[in-house]
Amino acid sequence: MLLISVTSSHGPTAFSGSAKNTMSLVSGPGRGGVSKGGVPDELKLVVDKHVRYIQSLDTRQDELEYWLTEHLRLNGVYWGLTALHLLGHPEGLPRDATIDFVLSCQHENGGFGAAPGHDAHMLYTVSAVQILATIHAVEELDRRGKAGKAKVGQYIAGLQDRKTGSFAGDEWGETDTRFLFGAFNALSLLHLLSLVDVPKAVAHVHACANFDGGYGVGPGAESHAGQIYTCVGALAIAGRLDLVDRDRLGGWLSERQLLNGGLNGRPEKLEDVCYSWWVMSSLAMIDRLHWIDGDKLIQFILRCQDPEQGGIADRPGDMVDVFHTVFGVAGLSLLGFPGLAAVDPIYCMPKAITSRILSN
Ligand code: GRG
Repeated sequence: MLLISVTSSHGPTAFSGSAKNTMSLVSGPGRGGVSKGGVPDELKLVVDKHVRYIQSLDTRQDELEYWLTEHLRLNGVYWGLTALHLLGHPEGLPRDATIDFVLSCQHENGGFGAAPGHDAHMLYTVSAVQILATIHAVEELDRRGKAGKAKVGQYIAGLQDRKTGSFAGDEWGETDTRFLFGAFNALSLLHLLSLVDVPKAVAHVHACANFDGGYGVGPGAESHAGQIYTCVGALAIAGRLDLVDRDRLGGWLSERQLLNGGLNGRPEKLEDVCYSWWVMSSLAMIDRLHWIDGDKLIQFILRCQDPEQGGIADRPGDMVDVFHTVFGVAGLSLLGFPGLAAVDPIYCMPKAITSRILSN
């Protein structure tokens, strides 16, 4: 039995950053597993250090990398906020400043860009909706947004190709199952799924299924764990998991676990903490989470932490960043790690929040 423990004060943590909240995606400052010999002394989840690491990200605006990652800013706020909620610190970012920043990224067309002045795109629009939903602020779209909630729904619905059912990411037309899932995710949280042709979209996802049970970016494309998450997630939201070959897909997903306990995203590739989310959430949605060795994966994720400065890296010895931090923590949550809030395997948001929204 793996020895695990959580260190956390669970007390309220003041946000010490600037008044606005623009989560930095700069990597580091620390590396995963730097403590003595590259592995933390004990396999502890250093909750307080992760909380402080996430809160510190907005203070690193003098680093070049902060500006080089501006095109991911709104996603970064979603990743940091979600990690804080799962770590038991939902108050970890200032609510008003977070709402202000999200609304400052909105366009007249209803969609959101990564940062103020950036073009609107599906992936930032989803993050915007997820952030507002998580902090109970969706109504701010109607109160203070440049365009109300209905306009956000129209922007997303306008990206569906009504002939194929697929979704583009933006006005330039590239399609990808990530964008279809994003549309389903955001529209269902807004209770606006009826704006799109759900059966056509479901048929498109089904056409992306491969002989190995997996799914890719489009019909005929190679199976990849990230795309599998989006396709299975979309089918779950549509209530069509009956279309999934659960045993075949579960077998392929369980083969993603390597000897060191970590998961890769497709055959012959390296393990990476983020697949703890893409692979395990998919397994959870098809009730096959027990097909991987959870204890070994927990150890792998904990070895990717920086036990001194917080944050989680893709693999031990690499620089930490907020993307790998949220998906490492979310993976631990799926595995029932003690002290963490339960994550919704479809939405990658706190389960308590999605349950409340979706039951209304
Ligand atoms: C709400 C959680 C959430 C997501 C929104 C954007 C999105 C929808 C889903 C992304 C799914 C995806 C494709 C994840 C994979 C990301 C990743 C690590 C890609 C790397 O791909 P390669 O080919 O890496 O560079 P490998 O590991 O195959 O070498």
